[in-house]
Amino acid sequence: DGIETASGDGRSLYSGTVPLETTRSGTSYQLKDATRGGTYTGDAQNKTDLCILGICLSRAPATLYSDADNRWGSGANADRASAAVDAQYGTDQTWDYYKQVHNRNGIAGDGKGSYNRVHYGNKYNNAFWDDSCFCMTYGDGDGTTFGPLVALDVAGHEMTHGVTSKTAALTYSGESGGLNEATSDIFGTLVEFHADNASDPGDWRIGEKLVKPGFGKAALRFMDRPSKDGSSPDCWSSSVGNLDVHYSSGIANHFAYLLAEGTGTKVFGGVEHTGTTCDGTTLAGIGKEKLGKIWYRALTVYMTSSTKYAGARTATLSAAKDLYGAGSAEYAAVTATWSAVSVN
Ligand code: ASN
Ligand code: ZN
Ligand code: CA
Repeated sequence: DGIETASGDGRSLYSGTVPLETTRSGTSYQLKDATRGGTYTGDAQNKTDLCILGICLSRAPATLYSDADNRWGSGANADRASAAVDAQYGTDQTWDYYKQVHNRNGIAGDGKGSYNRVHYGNKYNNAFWDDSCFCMTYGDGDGTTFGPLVALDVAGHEMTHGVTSKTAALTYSGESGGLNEATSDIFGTLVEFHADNASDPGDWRIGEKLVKPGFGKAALRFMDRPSKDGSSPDCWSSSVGNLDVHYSSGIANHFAYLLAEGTGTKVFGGVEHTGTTCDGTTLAGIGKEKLGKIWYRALTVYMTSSTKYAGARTATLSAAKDLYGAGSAEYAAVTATWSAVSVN
């Protein structure tokens, strides 16, 4: 008979066994979640898109996953389905973070879901958001530098590119591109904390679950001290707009860490993080919930496509004023923290 939502579970690569809301269709189940706008995950079947200047001549498929017993990532084709479990769980958790914390109903705020493609290409060492399909795509990694790029913080990062695209629409180059990237790292991290998953506890590193020894670093990016990646600046200077957007994001990532956690050493996910300011000041930190509130309001109300670091400072100050008042400790903390990363 008909189609209905069912509760299953999946064995993920990085997040343990996770609950999944799926769709029963006749005698089998589909990896499609009607409780989250119909968000689904499909197999790209190791194919790639052929796109030139944003026009796609062909696209890898997104062949919807199905399963006989609604216990995903086990039994036949377990290996192929496990990456799909991570991707679907990642978009579930990101959906829930935006809904529960910011009362945002999906990427565009209209309740409509999106989709994930996993097993994109061959040993593909990246994941990406694409505005033209309104979808997220994940490679399997080459197995020596990266494993499958489906970790929770990366899923939150990619889905947040969709949110940014539908709100501030920060242009993906120069300083605005760095702010676009940082917005994805900030909310990807806040999603990871919000999920509260014992197998992938929250930290202020990006991609810590998927890097392999061959990469030589413990994560892709480090928000407590972005320069740990060997390329990102910790402090603003007039030349940061010339950097790759995944490096010019460092200043805003550093701001986010310091605003939430302050200076000194703390342990997240079993790993020490140390906050240090560019101006030698000490900061107490106002917590990650307030960071999320301030950055989300700045992104959705005040930032525009051309916002640079100076504009991010005024946008977050306007947000802090709206939320907590111009005379508040939070407003003062935003001021002091931008100064601490040399944005004055
Ligand atoms: N993984 C990268 C990102 O989401 C892909 C890219 O370079 N846009 O930023
Ligand atoms: Zn990104
Ligand atoms: Ca992380």
